[in-house]
Amino acid sequence: MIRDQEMMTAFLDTVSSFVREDLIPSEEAVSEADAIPEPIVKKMRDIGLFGLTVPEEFGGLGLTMEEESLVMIELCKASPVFRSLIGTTVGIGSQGILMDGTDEQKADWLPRLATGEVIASFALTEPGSGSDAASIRTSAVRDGDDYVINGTKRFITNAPHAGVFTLMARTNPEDKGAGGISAFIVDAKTPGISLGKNDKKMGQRGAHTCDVIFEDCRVPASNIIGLKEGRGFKTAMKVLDKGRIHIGAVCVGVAERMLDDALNYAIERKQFGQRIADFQLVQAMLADSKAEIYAAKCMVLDAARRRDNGEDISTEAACCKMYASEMCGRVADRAVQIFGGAGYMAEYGIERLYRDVRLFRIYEGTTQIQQIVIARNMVRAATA
Ligand code: COS
Repeated sequence: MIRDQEMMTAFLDTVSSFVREDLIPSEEAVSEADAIPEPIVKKMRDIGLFGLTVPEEFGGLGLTMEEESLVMIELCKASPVFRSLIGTTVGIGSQGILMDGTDEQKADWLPRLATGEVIASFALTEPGSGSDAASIRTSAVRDGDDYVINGTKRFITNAPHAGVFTLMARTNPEDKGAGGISAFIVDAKTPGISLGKNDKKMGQRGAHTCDVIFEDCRVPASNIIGLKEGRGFKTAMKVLDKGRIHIGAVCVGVAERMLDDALNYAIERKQFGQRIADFQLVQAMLADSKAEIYAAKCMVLDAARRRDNGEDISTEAACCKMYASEMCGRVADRAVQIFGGAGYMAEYGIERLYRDVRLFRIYEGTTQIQQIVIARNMVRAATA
């Protein structure tokens, strides 16, 4: 749903100029330094990128899912590292509070998230619990008016920058599955929290992940999202459902960028006395990429509109994440192929994007997890 087409077009133009004038020119430096320069972060705040999904009453832009998807497609024509910095605050780090938090919890945190003053992180994954999210072992034991939290969270995006964590921990040790898990809002300054070293990753240099270690960390009971124990897994799943459409849009944006780069290169580059863009085997790679990006974009926008209409989009979101991330991997591979030897060289930039996008098929639920979600939902619906 697009609430005001004129405003949306103006906002997309702003993002597009930011991408062209600030982000793309600084991509390589960001990768080299493994950090996004402060002036760019400030501009992200000024444009309102941290507050895209926070409702207007809390100081954000309150974008619908369709609007958010269009912004992500535009933003991700620059290195996905920039999106990563806002991604957890716009998405998985804040949405639990927004979806299931009490009015007080929302009023407490959302205004600060909207301005980018505070960055939110989503702490679900653990050393022993990745795809099997219901098996987490981080414990939260009630003690008076507090819970005492112990455990380690792994690969937590933006943890080094986070002011707040949406943390999933087991409040009921008797229940080893989903029902024993609660979601907490944890101020990152709480004593008992420490961070591991920044992870060395295949790509996405400039985006940071690390372990978050909780040792006898006391969190007030009033910080349980929605003030109800045992609902954390469902909160996490709802958050991930939305996040999977968001990531689908991210994949479309980066794929469009890579295809643009490959097309421009194919037009410039001459071999056998002619532009390689005129060779049919190169054209096949361009055409397949174009069609697949178009398909993914249609899927993402359709799922987004359905979510905006209040439909249950668990299946569609998983389809988007699966198809768009796999599509993005194929487009990256073809783009490197079109660049040929230059595609393997760091100075052309396409090899960096090739490494960056490999993550899309893994995080926020692997392709195999999306297949499980889709097929299970199909079987459930057919046998209901
Ligand atoms: N929305 C709301 N509730 C949901 C839900 C959703 N999308 N998906 C599951 N639930 C509920 C179920 O209805 C069930 O509730 P009841 O016990 O009341 O029936 C409960 O949650 C447990 O669901 P289920 O039995 O399906 O859980 P499983 O342990 O089988 O796990 C998968 C389900 C595999 C889908 C889940 O663990 C998953 O998504 N894993 C990937 C995690 C991930 O994406 N990690 C990335 C890192 S975080 S960025």
